[in-house]
Amino acid sequence: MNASTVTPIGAPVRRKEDKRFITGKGRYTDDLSRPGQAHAYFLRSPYAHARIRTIDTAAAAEMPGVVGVLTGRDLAQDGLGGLICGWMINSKDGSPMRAGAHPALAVDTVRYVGDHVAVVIAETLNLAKDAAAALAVEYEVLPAVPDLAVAQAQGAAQIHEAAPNNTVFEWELGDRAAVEAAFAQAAHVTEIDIVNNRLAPNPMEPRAAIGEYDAGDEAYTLWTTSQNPHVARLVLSAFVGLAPENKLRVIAPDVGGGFGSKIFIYAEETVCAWAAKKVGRPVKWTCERGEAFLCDAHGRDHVTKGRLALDAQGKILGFQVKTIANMGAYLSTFASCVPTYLYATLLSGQYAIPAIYCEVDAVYTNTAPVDAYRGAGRPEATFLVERIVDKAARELGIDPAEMRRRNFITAFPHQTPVIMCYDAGDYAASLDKALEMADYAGFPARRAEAERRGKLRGIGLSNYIEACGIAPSAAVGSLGAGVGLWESAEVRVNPTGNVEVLTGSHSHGQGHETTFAQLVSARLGIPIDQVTVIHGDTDKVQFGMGTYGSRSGAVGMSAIVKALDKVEAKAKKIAAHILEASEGDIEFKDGRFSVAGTDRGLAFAEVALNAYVAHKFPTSEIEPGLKEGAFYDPTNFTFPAGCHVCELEVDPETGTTEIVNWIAVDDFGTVINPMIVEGQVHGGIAQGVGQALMERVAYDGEGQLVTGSYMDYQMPRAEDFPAFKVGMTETRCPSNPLGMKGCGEAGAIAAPPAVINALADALGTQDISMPATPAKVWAIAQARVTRQ
Ligand code: MCN
Repeated sequence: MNASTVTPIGAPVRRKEDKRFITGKGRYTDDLSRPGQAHAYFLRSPYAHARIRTIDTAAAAEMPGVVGVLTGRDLAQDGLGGLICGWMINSKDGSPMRAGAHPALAVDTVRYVGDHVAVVIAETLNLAKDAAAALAVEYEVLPAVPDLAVAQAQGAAQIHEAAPNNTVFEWELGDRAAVEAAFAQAAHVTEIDIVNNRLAPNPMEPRAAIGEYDAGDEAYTLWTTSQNPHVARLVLSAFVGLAPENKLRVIAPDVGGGFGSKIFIYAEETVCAWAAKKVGRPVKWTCERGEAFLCDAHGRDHVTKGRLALDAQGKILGFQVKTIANMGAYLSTFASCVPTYLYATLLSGQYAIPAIYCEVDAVYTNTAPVDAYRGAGRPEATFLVERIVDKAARELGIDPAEMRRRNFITAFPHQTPVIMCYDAGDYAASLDKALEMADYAGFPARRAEAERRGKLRGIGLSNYIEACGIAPSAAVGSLGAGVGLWESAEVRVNPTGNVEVLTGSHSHGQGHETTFAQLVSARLGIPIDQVTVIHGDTDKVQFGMGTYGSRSGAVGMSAIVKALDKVEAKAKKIAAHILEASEGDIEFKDGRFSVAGTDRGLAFAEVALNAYVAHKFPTSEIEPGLKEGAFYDPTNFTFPAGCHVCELEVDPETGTTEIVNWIAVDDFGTVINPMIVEGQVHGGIAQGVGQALMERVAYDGEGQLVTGSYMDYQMPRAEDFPAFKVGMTETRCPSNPLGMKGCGEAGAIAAPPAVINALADALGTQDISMPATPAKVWAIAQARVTRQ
């Protein structure tokens, strides 16, 4: 399928944007330079917890090339507010969230290693670094609490005055009494302890920002690596108080991955914009990889106890969950939603569970802030559900696939006990297909063959479900968030018939420039190269909510569909006049407006030309031009679901785990571009396997980050994977016009339990935590040999 063809929905169209990226023509923030720009370097706290007694900036300010040295006190003097601290979550006793302030530059206390102490702005980055070394900061080191397990203990150091016991909230969801009743009549109870290890997001492009201030217009421009530039502008304007919205332009040009970590409003971007006015020069900052490990918001970091009540046949009667969620030293922008509304609402998994009760404590520690990372809350929930169901199956002697089948939700819509109403799905269909593709029946023979080679072979299932397409105002509002989400689009038809689509979504690796154009091409019957997708600039696109929660397809593209409906309706009116027919007789098909039952018609481009210049219609009746906008607010989330199967072999001599087969069967509803969707699934699986087998952010007892580089933090590589086998099932999503469900997080959600269930199967123990490193696996394998 090439650029000069009309691209139908469902075609594996190659990514339009890749030509730019693979020929080095991408324009990332760090590729940009502004006339007269200076460079920022942030002095960061070397301590996990300390009081700042004094900062002496005099010597640094005198260093060669220094343009400015700014601290938290300068920021406060200018009346700038702190970074916002998440959505309000009330504790179960009704009391509001107890959040401490989060200044962009610390004022009197630093709370994690890497916290922002001061910024030096100089002619070059090296001069800024040299001057930062001359800053004299006197710290009074305070006891630090980097460990989640002790943060709530009596006598633990207090991180924020506002949060006694370092507890931000104690939240609950579900029906405690109903769950207690379920346990009272259970024939069997399965219990599990889970650690969802802390992860670093590691986008290929580190964060970067350039702030510029135009003293003539009294207006700021911020180029930044954002997944949601409009939300960044709104927050910087309404909460931080940097400038009125109409005096602040935020541009997120090409962005090289985010995985959630670029949704948040960070200190550095805020400071670059503010400092540009202070020093009267554009200010540029590019994060170094070491700084990214220290300061990009981390993901996951939950400690959970789960209990499952079952009858004698393995039917689930009730589920009880207690989770402690690490927030880090400050609440990042969306941190409070992750272990609550994005987590506990998915605890029903794919199963008909009559009663669920979940408690979540959100806890401060002296570590980097924790927020959304690919999947955000849903991988944590899925890991818990899919591990405990698997463990229960093995305790009851039921095949794990059969156990799942006995508990599947089979009728839709299905109201779970934890808010979500699943709209459509066929979980047995994806399980059946996955088992067939995996040759599940043939596994015992493969295991026996592996054993003859001295290898331990295991197979693991993961039947995940997630709520994505994060938008519906009705649902988001009912979650207590008090805000609505939606997406906007504008379709501008040019006089020559080519089209610009402006979207509030932001593409940073998901291929929107292709799939969005593919939709417009299919709908208007014009070649895909005649469609340009514009995003990421608050001066071009009126407003948008950005990209996260696998929402851009289901929500962003639906807004485009609405705008296209309006374009088509207006074009029909114009065509009717030109063709001297009644509007009701005009049909639009394959890029042509024709009078039903005749051979009279007009190409789309002819109507476009008329709309602007030829005017063969009365402009008193129909306004000239062909440009329409729309906002789309769906009625529900989308609920992608599927079954992933991991088959692996462990070498008991070395503890290494080799994944030998991976089956992914996913239901994403209507698929616009199967090639892009498969790529999304592959990337997600890689990140999920990374969590399961190798990735972990670790701090020592004093709160020093000990995984601050790729020497210590292991990322998966291509050689760690077999070729994934991806299959699809399809149930249409009823809450958007295209019937789509999101695909961008599915792999990361599905993968960790598939791996750990397979390892548990191979090693014959349920006592295995993530990341299952070779050292851990070796110790288990050796203990097993000793037992035998
Ligand atoms: N799509 C499709 N058919 C479907 C569903 C989606 O063809 N049924 C297409 C969409 O048109 C889009 C792509 O698949 O081109 C992903 O769509 P969607 O699932 O709606 O997800 P978003 O575009 O909203 O992307 C967000 C999602 C998230 S939340 C994370 S985290 C993530 C991910 O995307 N971060 C990524 N994938 C990533 N991929 C890259 N390369 N980099 C990141 O940072």
